[in-house]
Amino acid sequence: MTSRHIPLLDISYQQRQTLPDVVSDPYTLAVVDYDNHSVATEGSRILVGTPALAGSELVEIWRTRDIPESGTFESIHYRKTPDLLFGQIRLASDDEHIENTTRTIYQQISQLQQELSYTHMIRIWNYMPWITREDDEMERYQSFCVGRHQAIDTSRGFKEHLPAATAIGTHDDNILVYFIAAREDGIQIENPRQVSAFDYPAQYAPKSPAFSRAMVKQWGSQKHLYISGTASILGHETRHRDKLIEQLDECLNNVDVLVKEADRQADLGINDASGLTGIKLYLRQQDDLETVTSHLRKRIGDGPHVMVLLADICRTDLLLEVEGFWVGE
Ligand code: 3EB
Repeated sequence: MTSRHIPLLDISYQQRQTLPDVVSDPYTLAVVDYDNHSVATEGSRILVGTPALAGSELVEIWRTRDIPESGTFESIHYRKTPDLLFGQIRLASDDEHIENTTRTIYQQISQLQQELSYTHMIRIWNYMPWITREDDEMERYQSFCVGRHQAIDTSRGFKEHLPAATAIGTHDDNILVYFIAAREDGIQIENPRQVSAFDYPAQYAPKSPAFSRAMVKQWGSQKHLYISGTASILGHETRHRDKLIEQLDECLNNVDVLVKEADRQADLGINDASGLTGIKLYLRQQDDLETVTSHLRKRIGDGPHVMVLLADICRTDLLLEVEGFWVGE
Protein backbone atom coordinates (compact mmCIF):
# COMPACT_ATOMS: atom_id res chain seq x y z
CA MET A 1 0.00 0.00 0.00
CA THR A 2 1.44 3.39 -0.94
CA SER A 3 1.19 6.19 1.58
CA ARG A 4 -1.32 8.00 -0.58
CA HIS A 5 -3.79 5.21 0.17
CA ILE A 6 -3.54 5.48 3.93
CA PRO A 7 -6.78 7.14 4.97
CA LEU A 8 -6.64 10.41 6.82
CA LEU A 9 -9.02 8.89 9.35
CA ASP A 10 -10.31 5.36 9.71
CA ILE A 11 -12.86 3.88 12.10
CA SER A 12 -13.54 0.23 12.79
CA TYR A 13 -15.04 -2.09 15.34
CA GLN A 14 -12.43 -4.69 16.30
CA GLN A 15 -12.15 -7.66 18.63
CA ARG A 16 -11.11 -6.75 22.18
CA GLN A 17 -8.06 -9.06 21.98
CA THR A 18 -6.38 -6.58 19.62
CA LEU A 19 -6.41 -3.88 22.33
CA PRO A 20 -2.79 -4.02 23.57
CA ASP A 21 -1.42 -3.65 20.02
CA VAL A 22 -3.80 -0.89 19.14
CA VAL A 23 -3.22 1.11 22.32
CA SER A 24 0.56 1.13 21.80
CA ASP A 25 0.31 2.12 18.12
CA PRO A 26 1.24 5.83 17.78
CA TYR A 27 -1.25 6.26 14.92
CA THR A 28 -4.19 5.34 17.14
CA LEU A 29 -6.35 8.37 17.77
CA ALA A 30 -8.86 6.72 20.08
CA VAL A 31 -9.91 3.38 21.46
CA VAL A 32 -13.45 3.34 22.76
CA ASP A 33 -13.99 0.49 25.16
CA TYR A 34 -17.06 -0.44 27.22
CA ASP A 35 -17.38 -1.23 30.89
CA ASN A 36 -19.60 -0.65 33.91
CA HIS A 37 -18.18 2.81 34.49
CA SER A 38 -17.14 5.72 32.33
CA VAL A 39 -13.50 6.80 32.38
CA ALA A 40 -11.73 9.49 30.38
CA THR A 41 -7.95 9.14 30.04
CA GLU A 42 -4.99 11.18 28.87
CA GLY A 43 -4.14 8.49 26.37
CA SER A 44 -6.09 7.19 23.42
CA ARG A 45 -8.28 4.95 25.58
CA ILE A 46 -11.74 5.88 26.75
CA LEU A 47 -14.21 3.76 28.70
CA VAL A 48 -17.93 4.21 28.20
CA GLY A 49 -20.23 3.04 31.00
CA THR A 50 -22.44 0.97 28.72
CA PRO A 51 -21.26 -2.63 29.17
CA ALA A 52 -20.91 -4.80 26.06
CA LEU A 53 -23.29 -7.73 26.00
CA ALA A 54 -22.02 -11.25 25.49
CA GLY A 55 -21.09 -12.10 21.96
CA SER A 56 -20.42 -8.53 20.89
CA GLU A 57 -17.19 -7.73 22.66
CA LEU A 58 -15.86 -5.24 20.20
CA VAL A 59 -14.04 -1.97 20.68
CA GLU A 60 -14.28 1.12 18.51
CA ILE A 61 -10.93 2.14 17.02
CA TRP A 62 -10.06 5.48 15.41
CA ARG A 63 -6.83 5.61 13.45
CA THR A 64 -5.19 8.56 11.69
CA ARG A 65 -2.70 9.00 8.84
CA ASP A 66 -0.63 11.46 10.90
CA ILE A 67 0.59 10.69 14.39
CA PRO A 68 -1.73 12.58 16.74
CA GLU A 69 -0.39 15.09 19.24
CA SER A 70 -2.05 15.06 22.62
CA GLY A 71 -2.87 17.80 25.07
CA THR A 72 -5.14 18.89 27.87
CA PHE A 73 -7.43 21.91 27.99
CA GLU A 74 -9.28 22.48 31.25
CA SER A 75 -10.94 19.07 31.81
CA ILE A 76 -10.65 17.88 28.20
CA HIS A 77 -8.02 15.41 27.07
CA TYR A 78 -7.55 15.83 23.36
CA ARG A 79 -5.53 14.47 20.46
CA LYS A 80 -5.16 16.30 17.19
CA THR A 81 -3.74 15.98 13.70
CA PRO A 82 -3.56 18.78 11.11
CA ASP A 83 -7.10 17.87 10.02
CA LEU A 84 -9.03 16.84 13.08
CA LEU A 85 -9.49 17.12 16.80
CA PHE A 86 -10.64 14.28 19.02
CA GLY A 87 -11.57 15.06 22.62
CA GLN A 88 -12.84 13.28 25.69
CA ILE A 89 -14.13 14.78 28.90
CA ARG A 90 -15.69 13.33 32.02
CA LEU A 91 -17.15 15.45 34.83
CA ALA A 92 -18.92 14.36 37.99
CA SER A 93 -22.55 15.19 37.48
CA ASP A 94 -23.90 17.41 40.17
CA ASP A 95 -27.06 15.47 40.96
CA GLU A 96 -29.47 18.33 41.07
CA HIS A 97 -28.02 20.25 38.21
CA ILE A 98 -27.01 18.10 35.31
CA GLU A 99 -27.76 21.22 33.27
CA ASN A 100 -24.82 23.07 34.87
CA THR A 101 -22.34 20.24 34.35
CA THR A 102 -23.48 19.88 30.74
CA ARG A 103 -23.09 23.60 30.14
CA THR A 104 -19.55 23.52 31.58
CA ILE A 105 -18.61 20.57 29.36
CA TYR A 106 -19.98 22.20 26.23
CA GLN A 107 -18.39 25.57 27.04
CA GLN A 108 -15.00 23.95 27.45
CA ILE A 109 -15.40 22.06 24.19
CA SER A 110 -16.38 25.20 22.32
CA GLN A 111 -13.45 27.15 23.75
CA LEU A 112 -11.04 24.41 22.75
CA GLN A 113 -12.49 24.30 19.23
CA GLN A 114 -12.03 28.07 18.89
CA GLU A 115 -8.56 28.09 20.39
CA LEU A 116 -7.20 25.35 18.13
CA SER A 117 -9.34 26.27 15.07
CA TYR A 118 -11.30 23.08 14.62
CA THR A 119 -14.58 24.95 14.67
CA HIS A 120 -16.80 22.34 13.00
CA MET A 121 -18.23 19.72 15.32
CA ILE A 122 -18.83 16.57 13.27
CA ARG A 123 -19.84 13.77 15.64
CA ILE A 124 -20.38 13.77 19.40
CA TRP A 125 -21.33 11.13 21.97
CA ASN A 126 -22.97 12.02 25.30
CA TYR A 127 -23.30 9.50 28.15
CA MET A 128 -25.09 10.65 31.27
CA PRO A 129 -26.20 9.03 34.52
CA TRP A 130 -29.82 7.92 34.94
CA ILE A 131 -30.99 9.73 31.86
CA THR A 132 -34.72 9.48 32.60
CA ARG A 133 -34.56 10.32 36.32
CA GLU A 134 -36.49 13.42 37.34
CA ASP A 135 -34.73 16.29 39.11
CA ASP A 136 -36.63 19.51 39.75
CA GLU A 137 -39.61 18.28 37.74
CA MET A 138 -37.49 17.86 34.67
CA GLU A 139 -36.06 14.64 33.31
CA ARG A 140 -32.26 14.49 33.22
CA TYR A 141 -32.20 14.36 29.44
CA GLN A 142 -34.20 17.58 29.31
CA SER A 143 -31.80 19.39 31.67
CA PHE A 144 -28.97 18.10 29.51
CA CYS A 145 -30.62 19.69 26.44
CA VAL A 146 -30.99 22.98 28.31
CA GLY A 147 -27.33 23.02 29.40
CA ARG A 148 -26.12 22.14 25.91
CA HIS A 149 -28.30 24.78 24.32
CA GLN A 150 -26.92 27.45 26.67
CA ALA A 151 -23.35 26.64 25.73
CA ILE A 152 -23.48 26.27 21.96
CA ASP A 153 -23.50 29.04 19.42
CA THR A 154 -27.16 29.59 18.48
CA SER A 155 -26.59 32.46 16.10
CA ARG A 156 -28.48 32.53 12.80
CA GLY A 157 -28.06 29.42 10.68
CA PHE A 158 -26.83 27.16 13.50
CA LYS A 159 -29.53 24.59 12.67
CA GLU A 160 -27.76 23.82 9.41
CA HIS A 161 -24.46 23.08 11.16
CA LEU A 162 -25.32 20.59 13.85
CA PRO A 163 -23.26 17.46 14.49
CA ALA A 164 -24.49 13.91 14.45
CA ALA A 165 -24.90 12.82 18.08
CA THR A 166 -25.76 10.12 20.56
CA ALA A 167 -27.25 10.78 24.01
CA ILE A 168 -27.52 7.68 26.17
CA GLY A 169 -27.98 6.83 29.85
CA THR A 170 -25.49 5.01 32.07
CA HIS A 171 -25.55 4.00 35.72
CA ASP A 172 -22.32 5.87 36.40
CA ASP A 173 -22.01 9.11 38.37
CA ASN A 174 -20.33 11.05 35.62
CA ILE A 175 -21.16 12.68 32.36
CA LEU A 176 -18.82 11.47 29.65
CA VAL A 177 -18.58 13.19 26.29
CA TYR A 178 -16.32 12.39 23.37
CA PHE A 179 -16.25 14.05 19.98
CA ILE A 180 -14.55 14.60 16.69
CA ALA A 181 -14.26 18.11 15.22
CA ALA A 182 -12.75 19.37 11.98
CA ARG A 183 -11.45 22.45 10.23
CA GLU A 184 -14.14 22.15 7.56
CA ASP A 185 -17.83 21.37 7.79
CA GLY A 186 -19.59 18.17 6.83
CA ILE A 187 -23.00 17.77 5.18
CA GLN A 188 -25.86 17.62 7.65
CA ILE A 189 -28.57 15.06 6.89
CA GLU A 190 -32.12 15.18 8.31
CA ASN A 191 -34.71 12.39 8.28
CA PRO A 192 -37.87 13.03 6.21
CA ARG A 193 -39.80 10.58 8.47
CA GLN A 194 -38.97 12.56 11.61
CA VAL A 195 -39.32 16.10 12.82
CA SER A 196 -35.76 17.43 13.09
CA ALA A 197 -34.77 17.22 16.76
CA PHE A 198 -33.96 20.94 16.87
CA ASP A 199 -37.62 21.59 15.90
CA TYR A 200 -39.18 19.16 18.42
CA PRO A 201 -42.10 20.56 20.41
CA ALA A 202 -41.15 21.76 23.91
CA GLN A 203 -42.57 18.68 25.66
CA TYR A 204 -39.37 16.73 24.87
CA ALA A 205 -36.97 19.45 25.93
CA PRO A 206 -37.64 23.08 26.90
CA LYS A 207 -34.63 23.98 24.78
CA SER A 208 -34.30 22.28 21.43
CA PRO A 209 -32.03 19.23 21.19
CA ALA A 210 -29.04 20.47 19.22
CA PHE A 211 -28.11 17.60 16.92
CA SER A 212 -28.61 16.42 13.37
CA ARG A 213 -29.85 12.97 12.29
CA ALA A 214 -26.67 12.15 10.37
CA MET A 215 -23.54 13.72 8.98
CA VAL A 216 -21.45 13.03 5.88
CA LYS A 217 -17.85 14.13 6.16
CA GLN A 218 -15.15 14.11 3.54
CA TRP A 219 -11.81 13.17 5.11
CA GLY A 220 -9.14 13.39 2.40
CA SER A 221 -10.13 11.02 -0.40
CA GLN A 222 -12.67 9.18 1.75
CA LYS A 223 -16.18 9.85 2.86
CA HIS A 224 -17.62 8.92 6.22
CA LEU A 225 -21.27 8.72 7.16
CA TYR A 226 -22.20 9.04 10.82
CA ILE A 227 -25.75 8.04 11.79
CA SER A 228 -26.89 9.61 15.06
CA GLY A 229 -28.60 7.65 17.80
CA THR A 230 -31.87 6.65 16.09
CA ALA A 231 -34.95 5.48 17.95
CA SER A 232 -38.46 4.25 17.21
CA ILE A 233 -39.74 7.75 16.62
CA LEU A 234 -41.99 8.85 13.76
CA GLY A 235 -42.59 12.57 13.43
CA HIS A 236 -41.73 13.42 17.02
CA GLU A 237 -43.68 10.62 18.71
CA THR A 238 -42.54 7.32 20.12
CA ARG A 239 -43.96 4.40 18.14
CA HIS A 240 -44.56 0.82 19.39
CA ARG A 241 -44.31 1.61 23.08
CA ASP A 242 -42.60 -1.30 24.87
CA LYS A 243 -42.66 -3.56 21.79
CA LEU A 244 -39.18 -4.80 21.09
CA ILE A 245 -39.17 -6.09 17.52
CA GLU A 246 -41.50 -3.39 16.27
CA GLN A 247 -39.21 -0.74 17.75
CA LEU A 248 -36.17 -2.32 16.14
CA ASP A 249 -37.93 -2.36 12.77
CA GLU A 250 -38.93 1.28 13.14
CA CYS A 251 -35.34 2.25 14.09
CA LEU A 252 -34.01 0.43 11.05
CA ASN A 253 -36.64 2.00 8.80
CA ASN A 254 -35.34 5.35 10.02
CA VAL A 255 -31.73 4.32 9.43
CA ASP A 256 -32.59 3.04 5.92
CA VAL A 257 -34.13 6.40 5.06
CA LEU A 258 -31.12 8.28 6.47
CA VAL A 259 -28.73 6.19 4.40
CA LYS A 260 -30.82 6.85 1.25
CA GLU A 261 -30.97 10.55 2.01
CA ALA A 262 -27.20 10.69 2.60
CA ASP A 263 -26.60 8.77 -0.63
CA ARG A 264 -28.83 11.18 -2.55
CA GLN A 265 -26.99 14.21 -1.20
CA ALA A 266 -23.43 12.88 -1.17
CA ASP A 267 -23.38 9.93 -3.57
CA LEU A 268 -22.10 7.24 -1.21
CA GLY A 269 -23.12 4.17 -3.20
CA ILE A 270 -25.04 2.48 -0.38
CA ASN A 271 -28.80 2.53 0.02
CA ASP A 272 -29.81 1.02 3.33
CA ALA A 273 -28.61 -0.12 6.77
CA SER A 274 -27.12 -3.33 5.33
CA GLY A 275 -24.49 -1.20 3.58
CA LEU A 276 -23.16 0.32 6.80
CA THR A 277 -19.70 -0.57 8.12
CA GLY A 278 -20.74 -0.71 11.77
CA ILE A 279 -23.89 -0.59 13.86
CA LYS A 280 -24.16 -0.05 17.61
CA LEU A 281 -27.32 -1.14 19.34
CA TYR A 282 -28.10 0.23 22.79
CA LEU A 283 -30.41 -2.13 24.63
CA ARG A 284 -32.28 -1.37 27.85
CA GLN A 285 -32.89 -4.97 28.98
CA GLN A 286 -30.21 -7.61 28.81
CA ASP A 287 -32.81 -10.38 28.44
CA ASP A 288 -33.79 -9.03 25.04
CA LEU A 289 -30.31 -9.65 23.59
CA GLU A 290 -30.97 -12.82 21.66
CA THR A 291 -34.32 -11.83 20.22
CA VAL A 292 -33.00 -8.49 19.12
CA THR A 293 -29.70 -9.63 17.59
CA SER A 294 -31.26 -12.40 15.56
CA HIS A 295 -33.89 -10.03 14.17
CA LEU A 296 -31.22 -7.40 13.50
CA ARG A 297 -29.15 -9.86 11.44
CA LYS A 298 -32.27 -10.86 9.47
CA ARG A 299 -32.74 -7.23 8.52
CA ILE A 300 -29.14 -6.16 7.85
CA GLY A 301 -27.42 -9.40 6.79
CA ASP A 302 -23.82 -10.29 7.63
CA GLY A 303 -22.16 -7.13 6.31
CA PRO A 304 -22.04 -4.64 9.18
CA HIS A 305 -20.03 -5.22 12.37
CA VAL A 306 -22.47 -5.05 15.25
CA MET A 307 -21.96 -4.27 18.90
CA VAL A 308 -24.71 -4.45 21.50
CA LEU A 309 -24.40 -2.35 24.65
CA LEU A 310 -26.50 -2.31 27.80
CA ALA A 311 -27.82 1.20 28.29
CA ASP A 312 -30.77 3.42 29.12
CA ILE A 313 -32.57 5.24 26.34
CA CYS A 314 -33.69 8.86 26.74
CA ARG A 315 -37.44 8.18 26.74
CA THR A 316 -38.84 5.67 29.23
CA ASP A 317 -41.01 4.02 26.56
CA LEU A 318 -38.04 3.22 24.31
CA LEU A 319 -36.36 -0.18 24.64
CA LEU A 320 -33.52 0.36 22.22
CA GLU A 321 -31.66 2.76 19.99
CA VAL A 322 -29.35 2.27 17.02
CA GLU A 323 -26.39 4.28 15.69
CA GLY A 324 -24.05 3.52 12.83
CA PHE A 325 -21.26 4.58 10.52
CA TRP A 326 -19.92 3.94 7.08
CA VAL A 327 -16.47 4.48 5.62
CA GLY A 328 -15.91 4.47 1.88
CA GLU A 329 -14.55 6.22 -1.19
C1 3EB B 1 -34.32 11.18 19.48
O1 3EB B 1 -34.37 10.92 18.27
C2 3EB B 1 -33.65 10.17 20.35
O2 3EB B 1 -29.85 14.88 22.28
O3 3EB B 1 -27.94 14.49 21.29
C3 3EB B 1 -30.72 10.62 19.84
C4 3EB B 1 -29.49 11.12 19.42
C5 3EB B 1 -31.42 11.26 20.83
C6 3EB B 1 -28.96 12.28 20.00
C7 3EB B 1 -29.11 14.18 21.56
C8 3EB B 1 -30.88 12.42 21.40
C9 3EB B 1 -29.66 12.92 20.99
O4 3EB B 1 -34.82 12.19 19.95
C10 3EB B 1 -32.71 10.74 21.33
